[in-house]
Amino acid sequence: VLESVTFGVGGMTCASCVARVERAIQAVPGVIEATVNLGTESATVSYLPATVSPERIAQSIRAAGYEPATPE
Ligand code: 9UX
Repeated sequence: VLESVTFGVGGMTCASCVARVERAIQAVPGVIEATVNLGTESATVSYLPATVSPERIAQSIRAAGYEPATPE
């Protein structure tokens, strides 16, 4: 089963930030796809819930130097 979650992401100011956050999220095992949007300051992630949690994904955003918001 594939699930999808959208996080707010604070601290992105240029297109390279977007690429950094996408790479960080996509490096997490269980992540299928990550799409990061600078205009809406958000990241939408498809993932396998049996393998990875939204909390773990948020941690990868934080580790890359950006600030994830709790998904709704
Ligand atoms: Mo752009 Mo983002 O010069 O951390 S990569 S601001």
